Amino acid sequence: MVYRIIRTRNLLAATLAGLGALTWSAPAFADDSPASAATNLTLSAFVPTIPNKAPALGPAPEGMVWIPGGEFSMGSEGKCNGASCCSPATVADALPIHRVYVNGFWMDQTDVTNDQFDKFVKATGYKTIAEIAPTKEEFPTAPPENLVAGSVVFTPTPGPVPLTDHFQWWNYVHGANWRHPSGPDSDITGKGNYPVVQIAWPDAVAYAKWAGKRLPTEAEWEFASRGGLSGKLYDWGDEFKPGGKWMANTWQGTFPVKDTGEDGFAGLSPVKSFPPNGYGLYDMAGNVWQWCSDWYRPDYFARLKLAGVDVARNPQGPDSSYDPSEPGTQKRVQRGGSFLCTDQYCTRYMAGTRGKGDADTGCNHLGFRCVKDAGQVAIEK
Ligand SMILES: [Ca+2]
Repeated sequence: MVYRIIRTRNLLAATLAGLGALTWSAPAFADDSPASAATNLTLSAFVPTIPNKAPALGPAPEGMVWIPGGEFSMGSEGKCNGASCCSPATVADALPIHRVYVNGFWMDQTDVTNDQFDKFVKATGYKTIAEIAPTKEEFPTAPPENLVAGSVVFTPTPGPVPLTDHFQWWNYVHGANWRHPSGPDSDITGKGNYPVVQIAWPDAVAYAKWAGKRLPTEAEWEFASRGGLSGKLYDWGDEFKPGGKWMANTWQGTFPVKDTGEDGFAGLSPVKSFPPNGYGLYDMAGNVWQWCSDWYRPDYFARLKLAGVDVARNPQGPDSSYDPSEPGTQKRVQRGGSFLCTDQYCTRYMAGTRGKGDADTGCNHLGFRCVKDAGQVAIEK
């Protein structure tokens, strides 16, 4: 079966207007919004995770590990020893800390790799959104020369720039797609074990369906990323480099000018290049952002709390997307941060912090991994 999903590419429209469909813009709240109020009343509300005791049903599917599920505290206060260690905007949409329960599930140990995505494409003939030229019907006002397939690529700036305008380091590049992550002159030869990138949300969903899996909910993703710990700043604890050891692929040097790669990688790293978390998952912080199934709203956590929910059970996210900073863009949740994240700009490799992006837009720092329901595996066996 040939999958072919053509959706409105907000990115192209945004490109024509000046490119405005990317992650990381600080969430903007109306002054009277519940999330704004919650942010101002930040309390340390983390309590321990209570993992389910039930063992996994049967052996793990290939490349997956058992995540027991249970009750945990979700969100981020962004605090180091009680003091703020990031911009308030970084955690504004990750508050308040609230209690969530998720069922147990299987999760891919790593991000989906180029080799894995290649198998899917060979089996189905699937074309990603970045590989399909936009049409005049989709973008009636676009000049024909702009209707060219492509995707969004990070480009270092020649020198230091104010970090208030991400258009300075993101470009829509014709011919950029998962086979050519940085544009036509780049390729993935010898990079079969690198995470696949330039994947839009519908592309990730199509892969997951083919693989008999699905994308994680945001709650499942965060439960898994914390690895059984609670309230820690990072997936592995409160120290960024415990014992001097790099724990995730992030950015060193001056952003967005030069990544000095002190952690061993300037740019993407192969999967499993850094230690796994408490559940045996690799690269849940840094390297590439990962799509979740949920729509994005910055006030979703606050609304759960305001609704009087003591423990949100298997939350699926809001019914629709709304981001006040880009109201016209339909965004899905992204998690984990990427090789571009740095404490100078985006510290969203911190546990519990959130990202978001236009569902139809891939980037060269954005991938995904899948999950599988425990019951689904039992039925198959
Ligand atoms: Ca790095």
